[in-house]
Amino acid sequence: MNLNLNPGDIMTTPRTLQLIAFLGLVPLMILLAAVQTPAAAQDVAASAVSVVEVEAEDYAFRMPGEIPSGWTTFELANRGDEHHFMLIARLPDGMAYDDYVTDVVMPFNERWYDLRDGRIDSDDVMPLLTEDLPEWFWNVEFMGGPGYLAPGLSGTATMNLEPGTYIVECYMRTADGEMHSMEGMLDPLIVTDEPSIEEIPAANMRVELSEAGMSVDGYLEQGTNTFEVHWMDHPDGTFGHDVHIMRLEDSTPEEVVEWLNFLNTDALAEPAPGTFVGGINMMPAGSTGYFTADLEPGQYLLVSVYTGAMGVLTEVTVEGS
Ligand SMILES: [Cu+2]
Repeated sequence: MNLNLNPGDIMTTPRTLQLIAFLGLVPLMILLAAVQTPAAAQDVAASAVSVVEVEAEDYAFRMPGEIPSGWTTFELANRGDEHHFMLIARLPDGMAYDDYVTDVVMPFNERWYDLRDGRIDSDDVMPLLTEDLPEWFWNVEFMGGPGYLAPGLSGTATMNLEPGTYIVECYMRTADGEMHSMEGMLDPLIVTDEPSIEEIPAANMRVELSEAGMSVDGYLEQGTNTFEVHWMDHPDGTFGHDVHIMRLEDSTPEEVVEWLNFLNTDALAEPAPGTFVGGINMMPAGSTGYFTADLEPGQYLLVSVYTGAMGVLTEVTVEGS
């Protein structure tokens, strides 16, 4: 089964579009569709990829600083009292962790403070950030990592990583409006030339992300589900697509997307509009990545915030077994 959306025309420059896509500014098109859950459950093969265990606390990652290259599963356990995620990015050759902190994280943080404290309007953020960020920022490769995870939950993301210098980051926000990255959730990660075992997980749900929207094919079941995610395209210079799964509680889909909009001052901070149970962050076009999520029976949203400069939502049902 495929579910697709066509983006509307957007009057903007490519660079502005990148930031709009990243910040979730454009009016959102929403698609709701039920996915049938076949009764028969297919075994999910055990994976033999290199596994990196990561603990997220309020506010730090506990993880190794150096890992082998190749297919790698990050097992993120959220030990904190707030939602966390783990975005992984490969820096351009010659750039170091300190460059990313100084030239990327600090400008984002300053503009966030400007917005939070009312010195600038949300309309000012994009043009100012475009001026602030260095040219090399557009060559940073966002390489996935586990998506939003509620307190007490664990999830995995599996990606094929080239050797290089990476950063890991969570930029959720505290109740005081501080980005988690500024509170300690920003670390260097070296991926070495040493290869890991290259065997990839088997999936029961396939997700394709493109500027045209999100399509899903497969089934979900009670228990552990493995999602195989394909990045079909990458609009010029953008931050790329992501996808997360959230258990629907009292919130509307519109409220969920509002909460994910970087430019809303109460976005990305507790209370979250529901329980995020897994996902995978942005990756380049042509990439394949995997994530797992443990699902109980209920209604869920698959959310791709940055897809096609739109928030895209797909509602899915998990039946009891
Ligand atoms: Cu965090």
